[in-house]
Amino acid sequence: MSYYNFMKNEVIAKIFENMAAILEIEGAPNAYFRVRAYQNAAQVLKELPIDVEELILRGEMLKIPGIGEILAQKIREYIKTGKIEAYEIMLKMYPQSLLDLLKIQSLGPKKLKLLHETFGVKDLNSLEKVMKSGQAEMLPKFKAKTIANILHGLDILKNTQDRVLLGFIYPKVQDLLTRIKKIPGVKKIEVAGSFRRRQETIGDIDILVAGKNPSQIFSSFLKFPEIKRVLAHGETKSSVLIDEGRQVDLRIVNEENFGAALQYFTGSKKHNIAIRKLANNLGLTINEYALSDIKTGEVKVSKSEEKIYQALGLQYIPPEIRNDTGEIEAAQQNKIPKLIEFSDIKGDLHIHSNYSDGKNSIEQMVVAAIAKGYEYIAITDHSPRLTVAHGLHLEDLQKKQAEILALNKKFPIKILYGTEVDILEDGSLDYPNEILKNFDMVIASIHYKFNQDNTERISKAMQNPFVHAIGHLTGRMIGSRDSYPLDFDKVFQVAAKTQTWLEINAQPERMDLPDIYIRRAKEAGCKFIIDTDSHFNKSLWLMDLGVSYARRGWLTESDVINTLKWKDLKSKLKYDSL
Ligand code: DGT
Ligand code: CA
Ligand code: CA
Ligand code: ZN
Repeated sequence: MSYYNFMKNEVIAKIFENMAAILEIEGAPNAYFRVRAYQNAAQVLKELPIDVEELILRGEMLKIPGIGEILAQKIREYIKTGKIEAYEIMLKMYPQSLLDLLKIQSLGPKKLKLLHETFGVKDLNSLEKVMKSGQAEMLPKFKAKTIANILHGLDILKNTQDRVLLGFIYPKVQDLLTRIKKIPGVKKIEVAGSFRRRQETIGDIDILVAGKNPSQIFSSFLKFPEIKRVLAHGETKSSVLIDEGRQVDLRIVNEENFGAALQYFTGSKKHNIAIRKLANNLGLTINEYALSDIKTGEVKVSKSEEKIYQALGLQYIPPEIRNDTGEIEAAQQNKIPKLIEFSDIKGDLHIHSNYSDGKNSIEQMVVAAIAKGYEYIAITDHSPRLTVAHGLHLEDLQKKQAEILALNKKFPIKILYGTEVDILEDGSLDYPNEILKNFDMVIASIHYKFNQDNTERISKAMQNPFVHAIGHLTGRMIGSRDSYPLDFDKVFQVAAKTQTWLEINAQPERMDLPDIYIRRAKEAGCKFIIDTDSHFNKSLWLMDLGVSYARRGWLTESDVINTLKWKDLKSKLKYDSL
């Protein structure tokens, strides 16, 4: 996946990640802390929904946790000159196409360095050639299994290479829409395509406008500063590249045809094919201008998308489920449920603080949650096994519990004392039950041993009476790691039986549980929590994505536990089975 993004934050984050990778490949002595510093700063920048440029203007950059003076200088350099000199020098030795290969899970910096120096591996193609030729087997640490894993990783990388994560471009698209809306003559605006369907990765961005004077609207749009290149420009459509290479298609149609165009360009292609077939069976034909009578050509509907579905004898189908996976049949029988909405959400149950690897204090996270209008949040820091994330030991836990008690008195929101406890290899948990029972909220997650079937491991964790939910069940990382093997039917069965909730983790790379499994789990009788797994007070907005994702899995308000009011949630958190 190329994590290209419009926001400067994203671009700089990417550069910092690359710098960390290069330092690792170089293997310089004492590089460890520099590597961590760059990685850390990249993570913080990615979650920052304000442009760093604005923070510089306000003189507030050093207030960002994790950004010290040296890194701040590099950020200023980028904003001022459009590049970072130290990075440019590094890239001459290690090109971007080489660094992209590090997204392959089984290929760390050391192995990559070896392949680069021995065989001149520099990109996807050269890596694939070497891996398939059998040459690599002569190198130490390149066993047949490793090579197979690398080839598998290569496939994943190829499939997502030209796509960007929804969560990474989400703020930018909102910003573009706001600004296009202000152009004189714009009457209606919607984003269409995979973005409107809230697919977890996006190829290009399709924006649809209804307006009177297209040439004037286009000329204002083409003056937007982030537009780097105009790919194509006609009377009704303009395709441009923005900043680091993401494509935006802006289409302008008559207000009369807006509904038909929106339906057409929202897709998915499969959904549209099925819709067209249905229309034909009714003696109608549909295109981006209208739904019309096949014989007479008489226009039946064109202005409103809702009315198009109506005219086809269908319930309105929300964009998130337009995937030709049964939505049309359901709509014919009036069986599309009322999908969950953000306004149904009452709190966020998976949040980290600086007690573990979060960047903000509990109080700062609480203030952010109050601003979202929540009734409750759970502060779920890591358990000790996750040493990279500074998991909490006993003394810290007591301190944290006391702090939460005090904050609960101070703020008008229920703060739950929680943990994200590691599921160990054998399915036992990283805290003993005497500790677990003190928490208000326990999420159990896997953070290591991804290359094995984890069905038994997770099932066992779900049997623990103190576990409320399983975090990021499949462990996938979009663009770099697929789910480990799981017997999903079995896992869902155990979850339903033990009343263990399944998390829908809204971190952009995770989006875990994946939508197809959300739907299957619901059919198996499971309940869910939607949460942001925030490590930073500015990332609570990710809940919007989590909710969209739940919609893609056909969930309703009653499927999701954190739609409950505090008094109802409270009774669910008790350990009935004891
Ligand atoms: P993406 O950009 O790869 O993430 O995916 P989409 O779904 O945004 O696809 P895109 O940008 O190629 O086209 C936007 C929508 O326009 C697509 O979902 C359905 C519609 N569309 C585009 N080309 C065709 C076509 O040849 N036939 C039909 N029926 N619909 C099309
Ligand atoms: Ca698209
Ligand atoms: Ca497109
Ligand atoms: Zn977490």
